[in-house]
Amino acid sequence: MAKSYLLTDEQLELQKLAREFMEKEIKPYAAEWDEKGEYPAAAIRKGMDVGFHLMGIPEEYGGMGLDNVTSYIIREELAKGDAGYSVSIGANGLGFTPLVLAGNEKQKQLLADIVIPGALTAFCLTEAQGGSDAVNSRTTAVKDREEYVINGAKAFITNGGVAGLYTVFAMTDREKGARGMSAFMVEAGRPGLSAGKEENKMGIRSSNTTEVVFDNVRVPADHLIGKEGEGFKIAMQTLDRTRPASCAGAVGIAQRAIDECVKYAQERVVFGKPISKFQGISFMIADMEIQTQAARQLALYACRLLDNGIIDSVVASAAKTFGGDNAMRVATDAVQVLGGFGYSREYPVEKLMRDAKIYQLFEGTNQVQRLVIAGNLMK
Ligand code: COS
Repeated sequence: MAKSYLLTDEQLELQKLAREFMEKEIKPYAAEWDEKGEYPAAAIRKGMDVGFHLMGIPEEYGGMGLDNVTSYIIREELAKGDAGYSVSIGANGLGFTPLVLAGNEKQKQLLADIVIPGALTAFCLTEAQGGSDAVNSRTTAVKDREEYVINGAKAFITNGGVAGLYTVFAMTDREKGARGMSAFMVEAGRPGLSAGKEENKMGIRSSNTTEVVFDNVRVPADHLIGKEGEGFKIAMQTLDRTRPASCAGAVGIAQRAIDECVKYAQERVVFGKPISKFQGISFMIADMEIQTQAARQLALYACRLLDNGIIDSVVASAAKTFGGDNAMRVATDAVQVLGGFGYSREYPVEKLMRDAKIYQLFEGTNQVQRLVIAGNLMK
């Protein structure tokens, strides 16, 4: 297990709390949730009782008001037990960040009223045909006197079928491209809003991922976040702020993989000695550790910048890319260390390998991150 240096007393306390919660409420059930592809509503509810869904909501609205570093520390612990669980909580942060960032007082209060008693949010940007090309959105919002009428469908939405509040990006003027996109808050239960097909995923199978359909969904005009045309900017600014802490999931997977390998390598005896005594194995584990230390520190650096008011898309995207690629590599190597047992569902590492893959895909694929990094460097 990685040692924790340079954390404040409060961070150490919260890390301990999250670790104990993970060991008791998440880890023992993760394989079953994975097998069944089951959203663990009761365990999420317990996490909400602790306040995990309120980490980034300011204290003045009843949230925990945690900084990015502290949220990162908690999310890494949760992900060690089950990345899908950590994703459900993390996607909630993605859903409410546009409101924290660009919402007015009334909207933030509405967010608090819905979320604090125990509801998650969902960030509805991606569409099936657009994917990474987020501006290419077909969902529209048309003003009708004091309301907007939203029509369209969003794809691959985490918490799509379980959220209490949706942050929705829709075109108010398609002619204007990026400047024609606007952001809205839409409460669950509005007529015409429904969750479509649930994805049967390779990994993070305990998280709920669905299509979200808007069929003439009416919201009051005061549900527009920011001004008309600011939606794409708000979405990009949100991702700049959420990508660093989302690395926590990737690092949590890698750390769990290392922990499993360290244990297994000392127990498993072949040719008369534990496999940890073979450099072929021990050097692999050392390399996992080196790379994961680097991934964690880059992610924490990106979080520290945010906590000091420094928005650097290059660092955020670099952390996200390095973290995702590292999780995939380390989890794949963990399967190798465990050999045939690693490939079996009897052991947890094959799940880690399946869970890791999403971190190279969501919140912008690692190719999109490279676009962001290169674009900024060449500016
Ligand atoms: N902060 C503020 N504004 C930003 C921004 C940022 N980080 N990134 C872009 N913008 C602004 C640009 O300045 C530009 O504004 P103007 O029209 O005023 O000049 C506008 O947004 C359009 O930017 P750009 O031309 O770079 O947009 P592209 O269509 O080329 O798209 C990518 C850029 C590919 C980077 C973007 O679509 C993207 O991030 N896609 C992935 C989306 C994603 O992460 N999806 C996952 C959803 S959550 S699971």
